Amino acid sequence: RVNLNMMWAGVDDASWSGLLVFVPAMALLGLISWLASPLTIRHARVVQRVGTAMVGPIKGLAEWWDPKGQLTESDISPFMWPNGTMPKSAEFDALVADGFAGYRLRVGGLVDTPVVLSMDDLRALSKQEQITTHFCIQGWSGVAKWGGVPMRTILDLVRPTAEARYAVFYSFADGGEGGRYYDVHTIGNMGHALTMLAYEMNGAPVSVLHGAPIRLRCENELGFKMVKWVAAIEFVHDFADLGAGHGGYNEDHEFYGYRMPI
Ligand SMILES: Nc1nc2c(c(=O)[nH]1)N[C@H]1C(S)=C(S)[C@@H](COP(=O)(O)O)O[C@H]1N2
Ligand SMILES: [Mo]
Repeated sequence: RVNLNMMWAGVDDASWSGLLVFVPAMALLGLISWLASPLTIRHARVVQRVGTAMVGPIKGLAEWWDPKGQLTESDISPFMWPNGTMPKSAEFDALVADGFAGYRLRVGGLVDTPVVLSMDDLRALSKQEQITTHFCIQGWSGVAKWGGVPMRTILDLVRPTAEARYAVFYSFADGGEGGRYYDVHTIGNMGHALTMLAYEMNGAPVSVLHGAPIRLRCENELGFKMVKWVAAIEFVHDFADLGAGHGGYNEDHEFYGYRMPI
């Protein structure tokens, strides 16, 4: 009830005021949803495209905002909710079994110098730490300290060519509806000071649950754009020919927008 009051009535007490706003608001939303569903379910792609056309440019502008969400050790959440479909392959199990000694990150595509990096190679590159809030589209958030290689270091290493506009992150894991989990980011986002390939979470190696051996942190985007269990990174000019062509697994399967800045 206290949480409901904070979300719906803007008060921090145990009264019923939040519920009084919440119930009619939900009833109204339920009604609108029921009326709209026959159309939105049949024409999900159209709704996605119209939505993107309406709010995409605004979100594009918002992407210029700097996530200033750097927090302190005392802000770290005691529990970080995990999300996503775990990798299920003999290849990944073998990597876990030998502590990722056999792991090789492939970075290629439209770059001057493609590289293949082991965990030792990654750890030998410059390291960065940041304490930030993770936001999931489902409505939960959590604070953790991440340590890893800044994406800028990777950009310096491989040097994307002039044609490269996007970086595609491929996971070892499939998504919930089958097919490889992947997500696409602009080169601009990759050059951001807080974008990194994280191999540490709260001072320890990232657990398998949270995306071992490396997972992306791109702090100005929602959680689903931060691929866990990263197998490879490819620089591309366009993403129309990847998956269903919408710039990521959840964009393809759940009709999310490609731009999801916080
Ligand atoms: N490969 C892969 N990466 C993924 C997902 C997934 O299903 N598969 N889920 C995403 C979603 S929706 C969120 S909110 C975050 C959750 O990160 P966490 O488990 O470390 O909290 O991972 C993202 N990365
Ligand atoms: Mo999420």
